[in-house]
Amino acid sequence: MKIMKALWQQARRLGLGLGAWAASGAALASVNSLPGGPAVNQLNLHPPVTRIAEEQHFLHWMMLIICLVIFVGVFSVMFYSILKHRKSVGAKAASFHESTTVEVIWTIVPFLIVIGMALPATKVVVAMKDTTNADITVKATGYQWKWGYDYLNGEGAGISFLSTLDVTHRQMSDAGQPAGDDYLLKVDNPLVVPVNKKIRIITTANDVIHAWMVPAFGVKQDAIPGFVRDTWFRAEKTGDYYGQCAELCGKEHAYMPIHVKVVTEEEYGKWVDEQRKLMQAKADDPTKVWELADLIARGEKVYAANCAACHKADGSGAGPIKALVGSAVVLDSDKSKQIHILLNGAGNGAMPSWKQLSDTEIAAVITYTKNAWTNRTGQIVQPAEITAAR
Ligand code: HEC
Ligand SMILES: [Cu+2]
Repeated sequence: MKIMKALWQQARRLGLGLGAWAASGAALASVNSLPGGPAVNQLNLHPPVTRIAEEQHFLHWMMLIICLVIFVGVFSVMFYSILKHRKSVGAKAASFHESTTVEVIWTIVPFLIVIGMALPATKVVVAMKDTTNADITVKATGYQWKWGYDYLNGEGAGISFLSTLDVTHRQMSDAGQPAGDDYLLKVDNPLVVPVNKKIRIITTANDVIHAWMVPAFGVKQDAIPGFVRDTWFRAEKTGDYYGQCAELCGKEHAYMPIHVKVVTEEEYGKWVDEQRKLMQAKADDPTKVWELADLIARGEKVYAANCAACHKADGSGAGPIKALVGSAVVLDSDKSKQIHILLNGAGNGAMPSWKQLSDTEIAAVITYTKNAWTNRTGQIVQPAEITAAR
């Protein structure tokens, strides 16, 4: 009776605890599940978006069920035997010794169960480790406390940036006022990858051990200073996916989230172009004074990449797209006219604005058009003139 009472009290305490926990969930009612990230009151693994993560789900549930079946089976037999053959109902113990049959059975059955669990698990582990034939390789470097991404191979090679927790989240944390579904998961620069491509992630670290983990991809790999490890994923759905550093790495361990943006191939191409332009813009010194020939050579590339689609490689244009060969604007010794058109566009946007190009690129392409084909003006536009006109 005393025991029953103690048990009941324990159960009540547990119930109250659960109630308080549920109530705290209700108090945070403004928090919703984050698609690709944690869900409110989440119990299961994250919804998988890669084959590997799907397989992991299957393995997880398969093994859990096998264990459950064994647990129920073994304990049923045990309790049945204990109750049925207890002394008070007059059970007499059998007196046999050493049964070969029983010994063979209890060796072979567990052996089969272990093999049945190990085979599919090994298959998945081997697949997880197969990082060959990747479409894109990205090096993820752990720092205290942020991630650095370097695109090494494939489309986007050369792109490199740091990914740091959004400052407003740091402030919310300091103030003890969490808000938003992506609390402590928002970064300034997410890792961007195309959908349905094999992405190989090489992990390493700069200071202490970190780990790169994105649950929806079924990926978790330690990032160890002085060592290189790798893992891979092929996301099958576009969207935003979130993870965190998964190796206790110091006091800001909770403040180095991972945000992977999976986009269509087209969007990825655009993003790569943007990043390239940003990097070029950073690389060029806009105060540099150029020689005519160098600037023309640079401008020819800018023209081929950005202008030739409309104005044609030979500058002849077509229909409403004005020819640049012999254009009064291009030939004019007042350079400001063309600078103005390049910076602001013309024809209500038919001629787009090229503000996103760097000063050096704009100066180069103008200089090129002023000296290409039969436009032999000998005029040069320096990047500083673009800086001044912006
Ligand atoms: C999407 C097509 C398109 C692209 C790309 C384009 N342009 Fe144009 N451009 C036009 C059109 C259309 C006009 C005529 C605008 C108007 O009618 O006022 C024009 C006009 C111009 C003019 C003025 C010509 C004149 O005689 O008035 C210049 C200079 C020029 N473009 C240079 C460039 C350069 C340099 C680039 C590359 C950085 C470029 N354009 C890219 C469509 C384009
Ligand atoms: Cu870390």
